Amino acid sequence: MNNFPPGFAHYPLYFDAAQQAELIAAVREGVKGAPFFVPRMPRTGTPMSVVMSNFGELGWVTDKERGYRYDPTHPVSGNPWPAMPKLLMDLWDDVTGYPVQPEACLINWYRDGSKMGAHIDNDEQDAKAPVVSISLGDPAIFRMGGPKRGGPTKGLKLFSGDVVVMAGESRFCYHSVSKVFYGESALVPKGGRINLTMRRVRPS
Ligand code: MD3
Ligand code: FE
Repeated sequence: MNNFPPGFAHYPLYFDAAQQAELIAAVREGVKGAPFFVPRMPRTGTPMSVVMSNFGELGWVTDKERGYRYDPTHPVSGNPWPAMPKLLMDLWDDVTGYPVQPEACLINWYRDGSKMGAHIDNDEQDAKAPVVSISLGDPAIFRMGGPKRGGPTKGLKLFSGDVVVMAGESRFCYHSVSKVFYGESALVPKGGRINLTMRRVRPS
């Protein structure tokens, strides 16, 4: 049934329609003060196809000069990131049982044609903490590989309201978003898919 790596868990429709709407409202409120920015690859400066913002004490950012990092402030405004919504803090406690709170929630907005190439998330110092992902809006194909690039991958279609937890071995496996079914959901006001990923960054 589930031959994803150990530590991977999928909760279909964890959030109902009302909760999904509440999360979208929180994102809309958050991005008033912390607008979506265009992340750029280290060294080359190539823009990624998603745009990003964050909630929490720390936000994941990337630019040509300084590369991937966590920063307590927005790259353009210099303001602190908006607080993590309570619904997300409660989700973390419920699905991870991890003894310390998450510090960062990355907001990825996928519009028409946006994808995310295969990568491993390796900018967090707390290697034992799981990552929790929430999908909102258009469905997408998420692909999970192993610890080495180029091995076999397994696909999973993620729908609005789904939650995925990556703990244990799955935390350091390659993963990507290969396709978004743009226009299938009306949840996101300007269209597309919003993915939220919660992380513990500093050692605990
Ligand atoms: C597996 N985001 O932001 S979420 C990312 O849908 C990222 O936007 C994708 O990969 C998205 O880094 C996938 C699911 C996810 C997130 C983090 C992981 C899967 C993961 C970390 C380790 C292993
Ligand atoms: Fe990732």
